[in-house]
Amino acid sequence: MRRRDVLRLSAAASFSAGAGALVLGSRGGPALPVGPAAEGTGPDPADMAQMPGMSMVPIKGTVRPAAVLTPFTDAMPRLADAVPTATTADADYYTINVQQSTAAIAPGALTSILSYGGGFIGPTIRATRNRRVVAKFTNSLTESVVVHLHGGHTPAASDGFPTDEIVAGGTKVNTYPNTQRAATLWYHDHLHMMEAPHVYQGLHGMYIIRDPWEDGLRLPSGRYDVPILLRDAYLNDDNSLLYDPFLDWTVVLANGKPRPYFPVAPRKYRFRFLNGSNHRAFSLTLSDGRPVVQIASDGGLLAAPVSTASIEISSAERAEVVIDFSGCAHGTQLFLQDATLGQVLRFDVTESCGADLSQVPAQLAASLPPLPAANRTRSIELSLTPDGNYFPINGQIFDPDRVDSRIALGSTEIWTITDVSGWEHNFHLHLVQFRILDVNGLAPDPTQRGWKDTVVIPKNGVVRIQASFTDYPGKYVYHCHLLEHASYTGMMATMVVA
Ligand SMILES: [Cu+2]
Repeated sequence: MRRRDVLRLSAAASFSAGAGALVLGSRGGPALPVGPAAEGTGPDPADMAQMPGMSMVPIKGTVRPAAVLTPFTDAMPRLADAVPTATTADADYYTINVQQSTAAIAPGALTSILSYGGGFIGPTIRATRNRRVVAKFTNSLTESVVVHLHGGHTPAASDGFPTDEIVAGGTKVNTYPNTQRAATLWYHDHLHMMEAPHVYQGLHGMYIIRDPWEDGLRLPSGRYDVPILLRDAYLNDDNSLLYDPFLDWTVVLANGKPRPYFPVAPRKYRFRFLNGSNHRAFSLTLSDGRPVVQIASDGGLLAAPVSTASIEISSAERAEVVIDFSGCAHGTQLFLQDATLGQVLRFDVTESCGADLSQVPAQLAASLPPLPAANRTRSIELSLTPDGNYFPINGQIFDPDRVDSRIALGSTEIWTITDVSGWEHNFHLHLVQFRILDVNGLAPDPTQRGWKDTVVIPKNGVVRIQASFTDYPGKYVYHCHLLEHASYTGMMATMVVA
């Protein structure tokens, strides 16, 4: 399955109210103007007719011309770390303000955004295994938000169920136990029917758990351990963000900058890639054709490093890789390139460094434990309604008040997830890190054999996963992580663990 071939969107009946813009849902629009803004070219009717649900939508208005951006103008910023407001023997405390802000995304005018803490990408929360993080979110917007820690093994009260709103002016304290292994997670908005525009406008940030085992491996660390949030966007010619899922968002951002450069030294680096796009999948390669060494997936380290020709990450997935620039002459330029969007990021080997004492050990994870025997199996079917407007899960579109799956606390289940909609989706479970048993009957790719929380379900394909539902009872969701599908086509369901 070639992921790059997919993902023009389908969309929901909620669009077909005829507004032309996607400010819809029951909660009013996002804070930014998101509709067609000025004269220009609209979506191609031929494209739209091919999208489920779109053939009956009148094309209204036009779109402001896209910004013309010169690549490699700015350096890729390093993400700022969140600073604790207090630290105790077993916990770190943070306060993060959810606010309107502006960001210097492209040269020229500032871009209006929604923000955790003021930046386009929220401050990176750095956690340590078995130390709690207590994060107080204050909502300074004029609309509700929900904060979800993606990939976290989190008590239900802090997980960010889509109706667990922080109302305008309100606050909420989420407690993250961090009992799981070292991993690259992220926090993002999850408000019922609004996560897509909210995340698009900037409500995303990274969350990194470390642990003593990983610290002992001597992987590249400190300055040479670089989190990178990759995502796409559509920028109008005045640098404003346009949220219109019917357009092809071709501005690719690395840590919030379009096609930046990043100076590196001739040594090994660890890069933590997160695909923070609403629905775009990346297939990333290096321009000199060399393989990259993937060391971790969503839930932490792989059992052993995997040499891979490309880094494949759908929306919300993470891939950590080590790239060794030690053989590169001073002045070398190496591009990270996507199969669809082309050049994404340019590494400039222009820095100097001392001896590189880091390594990539042949064994990474302490172990990937043998999977416990499953207590039960469950079938999940992803379909498309005949009118083309919704992607039901097991025949039902999302109702936050309904219970779709009842799961015994402490049990281990095998889920068989089958697409009959004829579209590729990706599937995310809250609460757990799971293992992929097989994809269309075949063993998963070696990069997909570690801990996962999000998995691509191929068009008309079948994926089996196994998960153990431990520690925390309560109500959680599982859903398609193509955010427009989750927000607008009902592609979400609930599970109660008890
Ligand atoms: Cu989907």
